[in-house]
Amino acid sequence: MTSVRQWSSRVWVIVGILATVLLAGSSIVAVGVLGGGLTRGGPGSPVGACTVPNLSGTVVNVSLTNMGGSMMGGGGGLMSGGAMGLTADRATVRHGSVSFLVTNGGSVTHELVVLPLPESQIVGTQPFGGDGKIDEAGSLGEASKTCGEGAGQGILPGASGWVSVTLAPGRYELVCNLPGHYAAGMYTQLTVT
Ligand SMILES: [Cu+2]
Repeated sequence: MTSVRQWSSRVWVIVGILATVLLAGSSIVAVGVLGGGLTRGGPGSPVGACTVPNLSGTVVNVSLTNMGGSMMGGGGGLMSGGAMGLTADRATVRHGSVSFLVTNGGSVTHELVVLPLPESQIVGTQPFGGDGKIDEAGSLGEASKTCGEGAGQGILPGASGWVSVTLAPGRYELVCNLPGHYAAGMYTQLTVT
């Protein structure tokens, strides 16, 4: 009987150790799965269509694009390579309340800034500084928040941002002013009548 009891208690010790190892192992697996999920859904990854509220006034749809992008150097800097583009679905709009719905179809972060375009200035020819950016003086507003309104940290690939402004008649330049993006072609003219 004694030997059986000893054997029995040894078995339970072994079972206990195995159970502990299994529990530890499964919680490591669980952490791995959760961690992977958080990484996939977190900042920096492509997100689906944002929920866009009803925008006031005339809506101008703006598309932000780039070739190559993150695969060619990343960071969205001067060396990220490839042509970039910014297009609006209309070249003119009536003065008053105007909303820009900006969608990033590229592979790196972009933004939209609405700048006045002086009568003597040709679109796309503003000088940029050593930081690869142009002067944003006189900006009427910007859409640079992922799935949100107004200013933020930039619009992530696949996402949208928006901004509503009041525009007087005149010429405006729509630009992406992340370093190097204006020089890479991210500008277009908008005429307000
Ligand atoms: Cu850009």
